Amino acid sequence: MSYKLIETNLDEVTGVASIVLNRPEQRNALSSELMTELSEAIEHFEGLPVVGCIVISGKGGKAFAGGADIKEMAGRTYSQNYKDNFITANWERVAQCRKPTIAAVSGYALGGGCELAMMCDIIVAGENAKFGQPEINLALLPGAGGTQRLTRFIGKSTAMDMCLTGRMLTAAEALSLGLVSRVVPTDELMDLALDMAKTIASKSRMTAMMVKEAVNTAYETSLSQGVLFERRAFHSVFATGDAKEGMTAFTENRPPRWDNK
Ligand code: DAK
Repeated sequence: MSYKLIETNLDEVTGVASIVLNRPEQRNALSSELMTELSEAIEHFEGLPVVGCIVISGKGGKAFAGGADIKEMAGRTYSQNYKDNFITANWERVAQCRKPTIAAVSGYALGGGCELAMMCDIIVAGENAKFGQPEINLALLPGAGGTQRLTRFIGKSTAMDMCLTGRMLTAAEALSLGLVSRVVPTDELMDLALDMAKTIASKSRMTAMMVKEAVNTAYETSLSQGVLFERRAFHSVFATGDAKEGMTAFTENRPPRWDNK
């Protein structure tokens, strides 16, 4: 598949797919066209059995994404937003991806850029990363889950601080607050992200998908319901060939061979 505003790559040996937001001169601003291409790429990679993990990053190093495309949004009206189902139509696909996703953030992840990163399962960052929800400076508010995901991930006070003042978090702050899982020198970021993706893609595909579903359930339900969901998933994984293979390989002291069945 060929795209204008993103670049994609698939390593069939490791099972790692990568998607690069490619509007560096506009700080990878998330236009509708870009988000449609991103959704199509996610759909494509999700459907390929060989893919075990997807990495999303931004071209140019200065920004993961500077946010929704303000120049494009400026002319939008309420009725257009409502009729086109703006945001829901082509932004939520990333959050709905069933395969594990990693956002590799170098530079700014602002507004919709921060929201896009939070739609991924893991965020890793270069030391130059800056996270923010500065929509308030435009008299807008986050529209792609920012007030909701950020609050769940880092807590009310810091989320309020960011959304009300527009202040940005450094990579170190984001790490200490648990928004990102790892921070490395910026020039090592892509190696780290691809390496993590390779590790995830080397696991049983089905089990990795179930783990993702189970962890995400923690954000959607009560503790007891979440634990019950986890318990049922744990019970059902015993029906897969991979779980049998994993335990057999351990007892036979050999590496497992997954067949994703
Ligand atoms: N949109 C459009 N263009 C952008 C952009 C953006 N978000 N961010 C950067 N650019 C463009 C700049 O306009 C500039 O274009 P030219 O003038 O060269 O044509 C080019 O990228 C380079 O920008 P700078 O010269 O400013 O570059 P710097 O490295 O100095 O600064 C920056 C990078 C990202 C810190 C700065 O550009 C900046 O502050 N950008 C705006 C950040 C921002 O406010 N982001 C939030 C966007 S609002 C909703 C759904 C969703 C949303 C809202 C509502 N509903 C459902 C209603 C989400 C909203 C947002 O994300």
